[in-house]
Amino acid sequence: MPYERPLFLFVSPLLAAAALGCAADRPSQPEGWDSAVALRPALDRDARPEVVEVDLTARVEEVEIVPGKRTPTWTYDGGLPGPLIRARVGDRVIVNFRNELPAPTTIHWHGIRLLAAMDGAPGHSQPETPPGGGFTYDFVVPDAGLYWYHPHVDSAVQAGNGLYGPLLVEDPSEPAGLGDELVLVLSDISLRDDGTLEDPQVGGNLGTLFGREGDLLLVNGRVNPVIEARAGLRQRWRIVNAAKSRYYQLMIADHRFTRIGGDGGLLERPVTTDRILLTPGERADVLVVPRGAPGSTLPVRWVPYDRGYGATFGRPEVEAFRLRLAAEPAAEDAPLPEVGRDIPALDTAAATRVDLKLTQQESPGGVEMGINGVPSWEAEPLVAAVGETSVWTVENTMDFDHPFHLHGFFFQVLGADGEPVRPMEWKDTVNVPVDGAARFAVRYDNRPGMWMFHCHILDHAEAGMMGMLHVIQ
Ligand SMILES: [Cu+2]
Repeated sequence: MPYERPLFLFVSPLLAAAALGCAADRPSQPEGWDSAVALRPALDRDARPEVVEVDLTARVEEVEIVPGKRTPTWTYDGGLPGPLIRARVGDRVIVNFRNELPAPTTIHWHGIRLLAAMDGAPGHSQPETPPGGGFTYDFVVPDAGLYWYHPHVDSAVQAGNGLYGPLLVEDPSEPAGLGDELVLVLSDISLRDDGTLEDPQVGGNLGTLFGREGDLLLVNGRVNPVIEARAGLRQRWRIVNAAKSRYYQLMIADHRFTRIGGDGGLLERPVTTDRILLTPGERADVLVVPRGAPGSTLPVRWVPYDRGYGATFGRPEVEAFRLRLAAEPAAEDAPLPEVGRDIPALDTAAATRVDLKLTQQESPGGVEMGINGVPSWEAEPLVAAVGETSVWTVENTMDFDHPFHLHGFFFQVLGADGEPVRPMEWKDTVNVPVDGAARFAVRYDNRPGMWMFHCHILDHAEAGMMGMLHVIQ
């Protein structure tokens, strides 16, 4: 008998608050405060507490993205984004996947340290799942954090058509009272006047070179949704950028954010900032305390970020979503509990080196990108051994930033001096700026197999900016 896992989520904060004898009288957000951005929960079919088993079907479904227009969208389980899968650290997650799309596909579980056979890399971890076919993903989630799932076949088209969803791995030992939580899946999409999806090849070679951004910004599949908020009450936003090319830089006038986590869970310690920047694929765990006059609204603005030639030229800010403050006066929240963790720096004294250049090559067939001058379809895999620690230097030779993603392993970003960037965090996607480089240290734990790495501007990945890492026993 299927049952809904979220029950535990409603109960446990109350139990925790009662057990601690505090926060029980913490003021609450307005009723239905998050209904405009509510995500569909994936139903857990397995009654065992440590197993989450869900059915997930990819299919084309008409979705109302713009009011009054029906858009045939590529969906997981009929909605945009896909359902929110919730698990706890150490759980086993089983996903019974069915492909009812008109094209073959796979699912990649972005950021999760799973076995290579479950990574959704076609030809390496599994064959493509054909239309009418299925695949059972079965893996353990070893790390708390927000992750996401999307296809790894023709990914610019398939993710661009709507195939992406969040997977939240919770840690019951985390301090209570960090803030009222929202999971926010940011993306974008372009529609024609009749509501149908824009041609994924729109703009031709220039579109590929820049990376196609959708005209409409989506927050959990909605255009400019309104979140009802109580001024003074802390909110915790778990954010993923699922857009295929768009960098998300978010700001709220006269507000600051406290970032407590990133791709792979909590930071060493929180940092405050006036903006949140997420490249495609990255996640952030941020706290924000809305302040303002009762009844006023706070726009959360997408602010252009210069990711290369033309990225900011003539581009206005866009309201991505808004907070509407309740009529009640501001509430007084409890102080922020101490949040952070020890992240030991990887020992790189004997590390091997990987030196990569992100490149664009001459090609008669249109825009071709690659790594070290070689497109993905001609590349030989890098080879490494289980237990090895490696320092990667990824240089950018192009006029556009590239968000670089490594499958299967977290890394620690290093500064130009070779020392870890503080505060430390575990990451799986890092921006490589124009005329710059990204450096990171990674240790290959005992999960041999073929792992991919690529630019997460999916148009770039499909144009050849991908490679493989063969980790051998
Ligand atoms: Cu790129």
